[in-house]
Amino acid sequence: MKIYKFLSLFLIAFTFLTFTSCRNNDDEDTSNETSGKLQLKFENGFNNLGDIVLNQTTQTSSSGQKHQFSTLKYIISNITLIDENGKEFKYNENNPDKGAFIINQANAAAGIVYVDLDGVPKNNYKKIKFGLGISQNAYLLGQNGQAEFWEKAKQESMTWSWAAGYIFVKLEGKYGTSSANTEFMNHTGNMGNVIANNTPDLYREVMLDFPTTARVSASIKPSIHILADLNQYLSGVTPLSLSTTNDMAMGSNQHLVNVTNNLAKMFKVDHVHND
Ligand SMILES: [Cu+2]
Repeated sequence: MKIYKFLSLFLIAFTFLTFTSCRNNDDEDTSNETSGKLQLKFENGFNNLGDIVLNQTTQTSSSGQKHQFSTLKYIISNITLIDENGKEFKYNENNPDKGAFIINQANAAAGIVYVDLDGVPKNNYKKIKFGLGISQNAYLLGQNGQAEFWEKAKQESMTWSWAAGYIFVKLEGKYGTSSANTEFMNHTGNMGNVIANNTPDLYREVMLDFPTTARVSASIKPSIHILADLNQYLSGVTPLSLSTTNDMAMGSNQHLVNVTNNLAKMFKVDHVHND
């Protein structure tokens, strides 16, 4: 009996200590002097050539198929910055209203789609992690838990019904052998609650190294210039060909699982601006 008494006293003391130390950390983090801003620049291209022009830039896949996009959009969320000691700063984790963004090539300015983050702790960051799509944890908060982002995604045509959820990646355009003249649409996304519906989870986490350190401070707002190589779509880990069996695919069938796994490998940080 004595040992239980001792253990419970120990637990109470431990809880109290953890609680007070958490509060100290919070006080530090919310101070204005220790936070700054950071910008993500998404540049969608083919191989190392950026700035895809919708309805124009044509790529030939590894299996020889010509293709071009009329629509190129995807959702990113759960952005995490990792500092030189491996410590993570999670930017509005599983909170789509504040932490999810739609990258839409139609909104690109000189080939770049911008995402601005503020309230980022002053620090030297070496890596970034983000999700392609919306995590199950976020989706399962329900529609009221993400009313703002759901509405935004709806306006951008990145949703199905609430029961099915978000479209994670929306690729539309034309493909063909000698020229790109046949229409296709590939819309990836989860079918709602993937455990309840026994369907694949297409949410993917992407981790990228920075070639140089991003130094966030009150006076420096670094930009992380990310290249997305859309050539991975058909010429990635699993080479894919579009055909009448998959050129109008929506949801999370095997073709779209392959598309997702290919696209999850398309990102790299090309360079970091510290200014
Ligand atoms: Cu740049």
